[in-house]
Amino acid sequence: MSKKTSVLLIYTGGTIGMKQDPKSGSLVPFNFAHIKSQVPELEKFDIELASYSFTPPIDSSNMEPSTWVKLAKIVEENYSAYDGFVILHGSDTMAFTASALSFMLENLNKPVILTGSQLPIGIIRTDGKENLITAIEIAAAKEKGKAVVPEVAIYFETQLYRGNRTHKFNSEHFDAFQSPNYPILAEAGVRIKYNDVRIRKPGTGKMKASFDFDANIVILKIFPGISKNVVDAILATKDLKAVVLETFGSGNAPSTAWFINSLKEAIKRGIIVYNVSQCNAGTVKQGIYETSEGLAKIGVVSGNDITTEAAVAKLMYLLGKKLARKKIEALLTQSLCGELTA
Ligand code: ASN
Repeated sequence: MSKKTSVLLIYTGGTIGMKQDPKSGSLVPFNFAHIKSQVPELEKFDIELASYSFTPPIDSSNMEPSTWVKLAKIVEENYSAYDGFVILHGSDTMAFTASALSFMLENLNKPVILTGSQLPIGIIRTDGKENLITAIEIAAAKEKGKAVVPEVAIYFETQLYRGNRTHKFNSEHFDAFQSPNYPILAEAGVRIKYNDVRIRKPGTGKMKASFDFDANIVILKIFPGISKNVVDAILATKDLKAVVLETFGSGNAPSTAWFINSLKEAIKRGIIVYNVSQCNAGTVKQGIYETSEGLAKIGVVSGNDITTEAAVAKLMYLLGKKLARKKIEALLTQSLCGELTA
């Protein structure tokens, strides 16, 4: 007799795990060990479900690289025991966690599906039930004995996205995420339709988790009128190793001499500058306009169509590996796990 497919639910916190306190009316986390009483539909699955819960559960705004490490360790320790993993997570920073996990879980060949909700699971109109149930189904899905989605993905409101391509764009709608530069991996209607050609091929070697992050980075979002004082103060941050430079359009920034010189001087001091667009969709192309030509000349690295969330996680991950700066800069322009179009 073949063994039942098994999925480990990892509950970190966020809106999905809340219910309304009948007395005060405020939202409080419920005991995740009782998830089946909140979602009795889970009993009907022909899937073996086990759960692990963070105590206390955390709002995703309190996620840090150390929490990403904790998550990756749980996946690594349970990797051989389960066919797939579902991580219940607050939606606010889910795109960052999904990006970080995609880099950390090298050679992944099982699904790691993050999901959450906009309304608590203990509320009648919740979007959490459908998100949870379908995420479990995706984490358990196999074809000829192999996982259908062997990558880190986010399932939210009928769509499955590559985790490191996502961005939370709406704090109100159930449809809260988008993946502007990469097609969806699946859509759940009456059936779950998988976009097989867009899903990553499974890793071939042994899955290996990597746990080192270096968070000495900053996001510098430029705006018309940004002053030299501000730019120089940010670039003078103690121990700063890299900057995600959020530029206009296809990677453009002021061509004023002071701005270019400030960046040039930071790059000379060894700081990596990674050009990521403020636009949701499209790609950075340094050199198309005069306003980005200067950036290319002084050694700013193009992030192509990477999201800010993935750029942050990728920089912390590569800096954590303590590679030579030239090596990091080369890897920043390449796709490590589908996070950008090279
Ligand atoms: N503040 C919540 C969180 O990210 C938001 C949510 O889950 N919808 O933890």
